[in-house]
Amino acid sequence: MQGDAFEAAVKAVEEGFVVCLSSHVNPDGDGIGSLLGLTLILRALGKEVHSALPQPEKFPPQYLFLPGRDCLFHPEELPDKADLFVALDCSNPDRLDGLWSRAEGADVLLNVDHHEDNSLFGDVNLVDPGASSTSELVYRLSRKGNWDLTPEAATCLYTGLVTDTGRFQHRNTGPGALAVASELAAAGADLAAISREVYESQSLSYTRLMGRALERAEVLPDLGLVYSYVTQRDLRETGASLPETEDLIDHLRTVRGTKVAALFKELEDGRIRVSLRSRDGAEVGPVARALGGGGHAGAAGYTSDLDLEGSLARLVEALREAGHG
Ligand SMILES: [Mn+2]
Repeated sequence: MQGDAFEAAVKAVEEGFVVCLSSHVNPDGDGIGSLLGLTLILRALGKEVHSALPQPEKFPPQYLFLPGRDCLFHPEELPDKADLFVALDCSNPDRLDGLWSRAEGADVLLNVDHHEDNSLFGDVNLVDPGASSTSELVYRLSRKGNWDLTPEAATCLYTGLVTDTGRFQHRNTGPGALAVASELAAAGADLAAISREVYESQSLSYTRLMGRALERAEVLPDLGLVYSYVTQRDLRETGASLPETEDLIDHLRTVRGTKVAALFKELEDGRIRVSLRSRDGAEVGPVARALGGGGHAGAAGYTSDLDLEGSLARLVEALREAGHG
């Protein structure tokens, strides 16, 4: 990342008045946390802020407690023409889905992200694959701009940081992430509420769904692969919803000897969403990209048109091609 990327991003924000913000499809803790955190920061700066997610209906319930959610608009309500559009946690334009035309139509497009495969689609690109999370980058940007950070904004950014680092356990956790966590705590982030709401508020339905998925876990020892699956029937019978299942794969990943964890989730249209996690130095980003998806070394995913069995066979093949096992 160029040293002056932060300065260029501060300038872009300070020069814009009508600002639109968005994050990616299938929203996660970092996408939502960085979006709401920056929304609150820019509101406090007196900007006219319009924020939206491309798929508001997929908002995971564990993030409903976050402050600033009342600032979110429906994607159709965003102005066609903004001084500035900020894309958060999006590695490429597809991640903005229907909001891309508005991003493109803004006077300035600012791209804030930490994915290593970011296509640098902005007029200004604040992209640092060395950052733990986009929320960390938003925090650093706010310090660079000397902008006020309320406890509410700190709560949003800390949520992005704690979820993208897997509670400070994934390999993207280092001195930088821990220092930012400490500063967000000092700024008043509500750590107790974040732990309770994000990790200790799951529904009984999801608890039962998790039981099913864990019961079915299988291991392919030669690949160091542990995998399981969730079907639409499981969702119907337990009453759980797919957005609730974001951290299910982290439970699979804890099996001893695992290098790669895979969770196959059947979507409503019959396709399979495949989530991948790695550990002990393995990388899943290249495999996900080879199968039409994307992500990081430690966490990635893609969508498969094959059935469950076919999707597993294709993944095993791709892992072998990528040198696993
Ligand atoms: Mn992220």
